[in-house]
Amino acid sequence: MERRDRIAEPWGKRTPYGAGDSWPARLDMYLADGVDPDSVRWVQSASVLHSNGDGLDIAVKDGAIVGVRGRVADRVNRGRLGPKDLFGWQANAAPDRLTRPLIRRDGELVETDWDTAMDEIVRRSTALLAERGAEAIGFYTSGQLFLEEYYTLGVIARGGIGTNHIDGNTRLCTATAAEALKESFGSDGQPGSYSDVDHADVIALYGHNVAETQTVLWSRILDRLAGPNPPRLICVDPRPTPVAAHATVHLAPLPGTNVALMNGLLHELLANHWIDDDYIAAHTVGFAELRSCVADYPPEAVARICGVEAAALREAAQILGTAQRLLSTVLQGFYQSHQATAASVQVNNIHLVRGMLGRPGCGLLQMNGQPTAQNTRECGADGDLAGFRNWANDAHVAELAELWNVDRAHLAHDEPPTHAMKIFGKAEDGSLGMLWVSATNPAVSLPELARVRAILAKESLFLVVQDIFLTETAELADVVLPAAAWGEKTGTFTNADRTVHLSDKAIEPPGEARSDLDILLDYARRMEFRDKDGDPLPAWHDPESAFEAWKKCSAGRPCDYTGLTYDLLRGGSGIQWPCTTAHPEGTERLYADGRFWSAPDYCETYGKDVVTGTPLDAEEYRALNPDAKAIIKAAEYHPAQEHPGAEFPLALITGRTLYHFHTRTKTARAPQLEAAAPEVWVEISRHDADELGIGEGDLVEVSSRRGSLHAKARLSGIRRGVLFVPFHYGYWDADGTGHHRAANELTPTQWDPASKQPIFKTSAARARRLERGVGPSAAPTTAASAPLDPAIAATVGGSAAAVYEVFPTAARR
Ligand SMILES: Nc1nc2c(c(=O)[nH]1)N[C@H]1C(S)=C(S)[C@@H](COP(=O)(O)OP(=O)(O)OC[C@H]3O[C@@H](n4cnc5c(=O)[nH]c(N)nc54)[C@H](O)[C@@H]3O)O[C@H]1N2
Ligand SMILES: Nc1nc2c(c(=O)[nH]1)N[C@H]1C(S)=C(S)[C@@H](COP(=O)(O)OP(=O)(O)OC[C@H]3O[C@@H](n4cnc5c(=O)[nH]c(N)nc54)[C@H](O)[C@@H]3O)O[C@H]1N2
Ligand SMILES: [Mo]
Repeated sequence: MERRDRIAEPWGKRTPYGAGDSWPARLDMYLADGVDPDSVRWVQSASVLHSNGDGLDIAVKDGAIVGVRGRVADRVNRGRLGPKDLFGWQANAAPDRLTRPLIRRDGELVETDWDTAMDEIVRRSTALLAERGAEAIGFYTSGQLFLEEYYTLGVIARGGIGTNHIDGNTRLCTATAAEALKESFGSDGQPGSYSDVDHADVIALYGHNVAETQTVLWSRILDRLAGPNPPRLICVDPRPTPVAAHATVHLAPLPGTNVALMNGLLHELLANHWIDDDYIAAHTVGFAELRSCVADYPPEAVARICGVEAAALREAAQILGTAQRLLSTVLQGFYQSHQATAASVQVNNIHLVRGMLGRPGCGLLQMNGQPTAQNTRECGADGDLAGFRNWANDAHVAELAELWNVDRAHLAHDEPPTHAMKIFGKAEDGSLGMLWVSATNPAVSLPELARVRAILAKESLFLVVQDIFLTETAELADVVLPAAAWGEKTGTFTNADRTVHLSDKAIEPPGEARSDLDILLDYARRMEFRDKDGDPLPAWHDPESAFEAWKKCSAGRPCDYTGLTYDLLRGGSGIQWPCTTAHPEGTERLYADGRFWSAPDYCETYGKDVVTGTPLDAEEYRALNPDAKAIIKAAEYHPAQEHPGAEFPLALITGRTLYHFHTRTKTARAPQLEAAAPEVWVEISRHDADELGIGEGDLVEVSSRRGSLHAKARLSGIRRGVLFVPFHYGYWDADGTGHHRAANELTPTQWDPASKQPIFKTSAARARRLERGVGPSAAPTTAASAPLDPAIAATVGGSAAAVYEVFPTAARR
């Protein structure tokens, strides 16, 4: 057993292993001061502050959470936890948790009881339904609730109310992951598995700072790097992330040029014939178009567009082209950048032309970000239909109507499910009269915040906010509903490699707070939603009965849960879907047999033009892909609409730091995490800083066409011409007035034409010094925001919180 400061050393001690070996266990544990591990009750769960799905146990003493430890039995983390998981649970007990419903009276939010709050919501819903119809009501949910809650919400919104306006913040997060998988393979669903890290000889990370955002997955990669026969890494990211520091080749493209870069890599793969002709012929359509498209992207041309070295691009292509077992991951540097879907699909294409799918080490992870984003998508609480059904396929819609025993007309719509940016547009133009926001904080996380605040505050919009804290969004609500948090309710969720975990209730929620499931079911009962036989809709009453109902919905679909039960998920490891009676252990890799979920009658979508977003109809899709092969979709590069110019000369990107989660409602209430990154900063290169007369720690104004913010400068190794601002800092704990802190004051109202995901990572900005600093900025020194000056790195950061790392002997080799 060793003690370690896991703020200063986020990834903990190395446990090296070699190719094909299994990853050694390491049990990480953090308990509040003075708590004896033998005096607590352990309750099984998994982490909810990222998508990695690390199995953990919650320590309970005297009815309160007092710590966590990793689950050694879990396939995902083998006992390890990241800093947010180790310390983040403290937010549950924050003194400012919401404990009673609030209602707006004479302009002020005042405490009320549940009956008053729910009756007001029912009264407004009923009136809107009668006067304006179902389409006057919209739902905007999350990637942070449980499967059972999403499925319930989906049934209520579509089956009960009949609206098409339901989406999640997953639109901001993994809409492009889902779209890229659908475009290439016919359905959502990660082909790969984390165990591919154990086998890969090359790991390519595209716009994915895994070291900060899935710290345990990075530990697994670090352990391979520290062992025999380490894999080579390729990193595509404009910032000097820890991934870049360990990469054999680091390509730092100008933001927004990913498609050009990918076409350059594919150009080299084809030119050198590093492709698998047999696989392409047997299992794909569309290769000829790719060949003719990428012919126009020789390395020199691409190097000019992306601002990278042609030689580095060639070297990266050679590594990709000669890999025996290639694992690729993709995340927000692609999904939130210009031409998001088009770029992400090219990563799929690399695997298809190289025939690298379905074998150990040949993994593809179009990553998720939020812990339960996969479930929002599966359960149809976003722009998808439950069970990855195709909204444009009448037979799929009929299946759902039959399953829920509701009128088919309720579920059928002439248009695709309304995406989040359009839902907010409808609120803006007044056509939406009610918006119910659950477990998301759009007043900080959506682009162009001045506009978002104005929309949420509109008189014509009845706004319901269901959260655990009084967020910037909740402050604008007409009714605020206090929810139970993770640890205070039971449910399941699925991580980025399809592993399903059960999270058991460990403690009671504070005050009158209730689980999101209970709130939704209460609403359904009060609205008297009925199926065609007059029975209550939804028919279930608690998490387990909701899970059992969901299993029926998932039967025969790609995300088949029929082999899972709560009991099976208790005690051991999480289990990967599809899990059926035929495959009771779950499924490690998809598409091992080269057959895809893309048959016209089965697929989740008929697809789109990945550049323009123009949808294909059923006939066009049938003609393109009658035999259920994978679909290779080529894409030309087009420059971004907004790019640096005379007035706004710098490219602005936004994103994350290791120690905070999103709008910090939880992590700012965990003292160790808050101390590690207490205030906003802006990363700038030495070159740009010198030109602008900006030094480390100076207060800088960053502005775009939309707005401006004030942040202290961090001189970092970020590429020249690019600024980075973390988007974690909103206003609930800001001192002073005005809106000069959130990154989204600056970002544009623009989205990818195919996935409809907002573009948080391609806009133009300028910077100017407001004040000379008296010391360095407080940005973390351990990761991508590390200072150029090593003397500063030595003076900042660190905390005294000791985390225990235990190395079970059985797992040592
Ligand atoms: N610590 C922490 N972990 C988290 C979260 C968190 O808030 N904090 N959130 C979770 C969620 S919901 C998500 S979605 C994930 C996100 O996880 P990541 O995608 O890894 O995180 P980001 O910081 O948003 O962006 C990743 C990288 O994209 C790069 N990038 C920006 N623009 C471009 C571009 O045009 N091209 C390329 N190639 N790269 C670019 C940035 O420099 C950045 O390093 O993290 C999850 N994990
Ligand atoms: N500029 C910029 N903007 C971005 C991004 C970026 O990289 N740059 N990334 C985008 C991405 S990928 C994401 S995922 C979004 C995240 O954006 P948000 O979803 O707005 O961020 P969170 O702070 O996670 O908000 C979740 C809310 O749910 C509440 N909550 C937590 N647990 C529960 C629960 O069990 N029940 C209920 N009812 N409430 C709960 C929390 O208190 C919090 O208020 O931000 C997006 N916005
Ligand atoms: Mo996300």
